Amino acid sequence: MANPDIDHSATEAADNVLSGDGSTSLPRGAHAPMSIGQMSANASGQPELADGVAAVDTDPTETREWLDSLRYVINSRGDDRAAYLLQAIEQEAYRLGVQIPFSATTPYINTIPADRQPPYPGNREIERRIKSIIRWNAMAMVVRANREDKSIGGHISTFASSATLVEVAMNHFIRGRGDDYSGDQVYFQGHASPGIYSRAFLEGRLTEKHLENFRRELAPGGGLSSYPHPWLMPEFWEFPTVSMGLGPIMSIYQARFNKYLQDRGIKDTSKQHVWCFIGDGETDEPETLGAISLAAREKLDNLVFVINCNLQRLDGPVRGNGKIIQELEGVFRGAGWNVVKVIWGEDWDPLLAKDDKGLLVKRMNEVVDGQYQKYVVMPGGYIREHFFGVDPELTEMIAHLSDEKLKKLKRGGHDPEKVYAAYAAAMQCHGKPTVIIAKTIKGYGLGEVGEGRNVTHQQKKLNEDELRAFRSRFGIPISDDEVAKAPFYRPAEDSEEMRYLRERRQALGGYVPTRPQTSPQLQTPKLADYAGFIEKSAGREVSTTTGVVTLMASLLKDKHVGKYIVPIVPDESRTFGMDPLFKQCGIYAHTGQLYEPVDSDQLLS
Ligand SMILES: Cc1ncc(C[n+]2csc(CCOP(=O)(O)OP(=O)(O)O)c2C)c(N)n1
Ligand SMILES: [Mg+2]
Repeated sequence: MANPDIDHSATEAADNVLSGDGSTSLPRGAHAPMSIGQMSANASGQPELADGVAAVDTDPTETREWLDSLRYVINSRGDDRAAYLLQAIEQEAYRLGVQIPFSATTPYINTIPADRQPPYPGNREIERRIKSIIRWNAMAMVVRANREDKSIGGHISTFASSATLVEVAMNHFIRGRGDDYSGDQVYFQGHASPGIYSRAFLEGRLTEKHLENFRRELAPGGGLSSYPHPWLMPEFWEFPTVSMGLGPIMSIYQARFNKYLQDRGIKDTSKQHVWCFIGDGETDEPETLGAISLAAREKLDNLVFVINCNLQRLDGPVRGNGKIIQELEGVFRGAGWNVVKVIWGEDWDPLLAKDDKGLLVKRMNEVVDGQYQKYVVMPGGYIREHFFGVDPELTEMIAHLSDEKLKKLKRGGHDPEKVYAAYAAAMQCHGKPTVIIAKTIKGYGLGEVGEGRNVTHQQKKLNEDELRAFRSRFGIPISDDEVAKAPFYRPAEDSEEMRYLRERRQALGGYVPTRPQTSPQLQTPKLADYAGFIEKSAGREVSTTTGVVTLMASLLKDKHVGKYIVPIVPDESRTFGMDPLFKQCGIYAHTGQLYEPVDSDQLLS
């Protein structure tokens, strides 16, 4: 939040300094205005707990002195010094037995305040045009497949909500694999696949025929699988991400595996990131959150989760009476992740800058998701009356804005600059994984057929008027005569859009996703090398466990493949006679060995 009382410029130099635990690169002071015990000021200037419970201020003058002191330290000594003092005070309070109210969440505003955003390096206008074309073809693919055969499904609204999240990453962050397989690995949200196909079509990697045959990959001339799966499209998809929840949990293990390869000196993965695009409803799958503490424990700073919080699942709201963004923030912060919230677009910046008393933030905090969804489908007058209208000062704050403007106040996940800032912070974060929690609108751009409606997830039919409205909203050069057919559109090869698209991917090392069919060959051991092993056991009864473990111990010593064999044992190695392996190959720890094991004398002998 941009608080006019705080001169951030004085502390700019500290922007990228790591925190005391050396683990985060989030801009310093992102929460400075809220940092005293997660308090903000309410209408009467009274401090208020972040979750909206008013604290009783028995001595406002004394409170003001403390707050003034804090501002003085921030202005004169910088964020680091302020954070240090606050931590010291908190520790002393605990030592003296004071119970400080705990809050796992921060206020319902962007983690990165407007005045800490890096400049946007791309051409916003060309990127918007490319994104619009990708939106169109993704929608047309689903509409046309369903016209061909009513039993063919597909989703329009999901990618419609995540287009900016994907496109900013594709234009500026996600690295192609290059010749040395050192690209990023991306777990795409399964049912947003039309958007990924649509981009690959512009990139010239898929044909019109492929798009026509969406969800019919075995059709003559080729087609596209419903969801990402390397078995169905071996040269395209790298990872299967459906059913929901599989992408997130696999991405955590992938990131951990990449660290393993690095730590063991098998492959340089130091520049590779693992990205995972997730739906907010998907976070209710046990697999999605099931391994997040492992990701923090293993310090997987090569991992980025992007959670598209369009506030809706298949049937309706994800948390109608609560706030999924806040809930996820608490869960991920508690697990030790770097959390970056992207809630409000730039249109809100001037309003937040005027919000001296914290009235707007208070209102943002108290409105629940079901109501935020309602604002999407209602006219601007409703937002004026029901969101801002609860307080005369808030009403006054937006008096200069028309109803139309109020209706268009953008959410963070649709604002490329806010999304860019969040990704840039994720790239700079060291020692922990990052989750970007972005607020969007489901069915963005579909208007009355689907935007924010509960039925939008299953929407696959657009009539002529609806197609025309979509075309006009996104400025796709398709004539009125043609539009009913929902034709695919690709700009001329030498157009600005196509050149930009190609240049960006070239600069980032190539197209994503791609899955080459060749891989380095391993020199496998010959059967003859194991003749003794086979012959010796002939006629002798050996348990399966003993057989497997003996074989594994032997393979681990093989000079060609040994280093690629990694027994993964959660527990019970002893039960199965594998404990000699502790000594033979050691136990992996990304952090290194930090203690002296009780049996070290036996293991080191
Ligand atoms: C385990 C599992 N259960 C159910 C489904 C069916 N399904 C597909 S998408 C979806 C809703 C997804 O909501 P969300 O994760 O919020 O994604 P959004 O489309 O809103 O981006 C459901 C229930 C599935 N694919 N996997
Ligand atoms: Mg959703």
